[in-house]
Amino acid sequence: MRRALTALFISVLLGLSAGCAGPEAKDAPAATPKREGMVRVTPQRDWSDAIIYFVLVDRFADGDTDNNSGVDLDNPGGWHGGDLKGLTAQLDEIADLGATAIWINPIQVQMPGAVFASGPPETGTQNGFEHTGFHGYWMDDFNSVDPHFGSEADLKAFVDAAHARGIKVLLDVVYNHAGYGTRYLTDPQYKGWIRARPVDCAADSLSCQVGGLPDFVTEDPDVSTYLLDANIGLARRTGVDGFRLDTVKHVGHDFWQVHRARTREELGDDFYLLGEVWGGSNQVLDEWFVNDEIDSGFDFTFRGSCRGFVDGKGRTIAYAAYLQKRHRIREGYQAAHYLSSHDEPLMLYELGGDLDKFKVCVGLQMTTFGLPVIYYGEEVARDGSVWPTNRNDMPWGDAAVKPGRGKARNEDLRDYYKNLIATRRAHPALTRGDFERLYWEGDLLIFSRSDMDSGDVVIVAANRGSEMLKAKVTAPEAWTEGPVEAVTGQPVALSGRALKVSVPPMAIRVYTP
Ligand SMILES: [Ca+2]
Ligand SMILES: [Ca+2]
Repeated sequence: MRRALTALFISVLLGLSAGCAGPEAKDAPAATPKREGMVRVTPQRDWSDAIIYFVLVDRFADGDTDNNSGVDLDNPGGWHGGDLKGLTAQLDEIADLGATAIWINPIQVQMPGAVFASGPPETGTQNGFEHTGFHGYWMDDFNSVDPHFGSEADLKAFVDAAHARGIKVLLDVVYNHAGYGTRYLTDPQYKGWIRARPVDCAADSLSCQVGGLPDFVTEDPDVSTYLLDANIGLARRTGVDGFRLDTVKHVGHDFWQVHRARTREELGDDFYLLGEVWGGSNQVLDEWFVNDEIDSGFDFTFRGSCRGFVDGKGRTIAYAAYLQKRHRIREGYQAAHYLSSHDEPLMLYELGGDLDKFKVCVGLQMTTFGLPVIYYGEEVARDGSVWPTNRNDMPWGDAAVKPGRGKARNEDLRDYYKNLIATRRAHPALTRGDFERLYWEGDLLIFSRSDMDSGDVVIVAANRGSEMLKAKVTAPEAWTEGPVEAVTGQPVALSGRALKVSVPPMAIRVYTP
C-alpha cells in the first residue's frame, strides 16, 4: 500500500494522465508486441473512482511453459497455460486500456484431477468434459500457490509491476469451501473441518454445499484461523491492495467481522474488501455494510436492466428511475457493476452479437454509479456464450501470446472502451456525481451527473431507438462554453443556454465540459 501511495504522489506531481506513455522503468516486464515502453496511468483517487479489470489467470497469457502440466487447449474445462508471469508480461495491455485495478482469481493450489461436467448444446460441450480447477475456486491447499499459476514470488512481481503502473490488485479469496475430494476431506489432521452432511442452500445458506463443494465449519476457530492466516499472510507477503471475497453470504457475519478487524490490523486501514453476495443489489448489500464487514459488493442487477433497456423493454423513465435508485447506498460504501462475468453469459452473446446495443450498455456502465468491472476480453469482443465458453481464452490476434494467439480482436471496440474509460477518469462527475434525469421521451434518455465538490457536470444521452433522435436541454451553469462530445470527440456549440442533443440510432453521447 505504501508503494501504491508513493506511485499516486509521483504521478500527480508529473501530471500524467490516463493512457499516456511514461518513462521506461528498469523493472518493466517485456511489453506486448503492439505497444512499446511502459504504460503508466494516473492511479484512481480512491476506490470510488476505480475501474476494475477481471482476469482469469489461466485464460489470459502463458508466460511460462514449464508449468503447463496437463494443459489441454481442446478441453473447455481444462488448464490452458496462462500464469502470473504471462499476466505480468501483458500488463501494458490493461494499463493502456485505462483500468485502475486488476482483480485476479484465487491462485492457491487446486484440487488434483477434474470432475466430469456438461454444458448446453450451444457451447458444444453437451457430451461432457473434464472440469479442472483452472478458475481457482477449488482449493486443495490454501498455503501454497498453484504451480499452474506460478509462485508466490511471481504474485509479488505481478503486484509490484501493477503498482509501478499506478494499478491496484484485488486478489480473489475463498473462505467458504474447498475443492471436490480435497485433502481437507481426507487428511486426518483436518478431521471435523468439513460439515458432515450436505444441506440445501435454500434451507440454510451458511451450512449448505455451494455447487456440492465441501463446506468449511467456519465457526470453528481452528478452521477460521487457518483460513484467515493463509489468505491474509499471502496478501501481506505479496502486497495486494484488497480482496475480492467469494461466496460472502455462505459464511457468517461473525466471521466477516473478525476478518475485517484482522485485515485492518495486519494489512492496513485502506485494505479494500469487495464482496460477492450472489444476486445482490446496492440495497441487499446493506446487510454487510451496516457493520462495516465489506467496502463494496457486486450489483447483480445492472447487466439485466441494461439488456432490458436496449431491447426496448419498459419505459425510458423507468430505466432512468432505476439508474437513480442505484445511488441509494450507505454513505462511504460502493457497488461494482459489470456486463459479463465468469458466472454469467457474455453480454455481447446475450444481445445476439449486436455491437451497437453492447456499446450503449458499455456507455451506460462507464457513465453511471458504481465501480465498472470489465471481464477480460469483452473489450475486444471475445467470443463465447454461456458457461463454460464464457471462460475461454483472451484473444491476442497476431501477437505471439498463448493460449489465445490467432483469436480475433475487435480493436475498434477496444478504442471505444478506452475513450469512455479516459472520459470517466477525467470527470469526477461520472464516478461520484449525483444523478438527475433531464429528458425521457420515447427512446431517448438524457441525464446529468454533477459533482458538487469539483463543480464538474457531464450530460449523457442514450438512444435505444432505430432513428436519429434530437432534444434540447438546458446547459449546466458550470459550463462557460460549449462542451465536447466524448464519443465522437466533436465540440458542440451552445445555443444561448441550450444544449442541442443529437443521438444516432442505438448509440450514446457524452457531453463533457
Ligand atoms: Ca504456463
Ligand atoms: Ca458455508
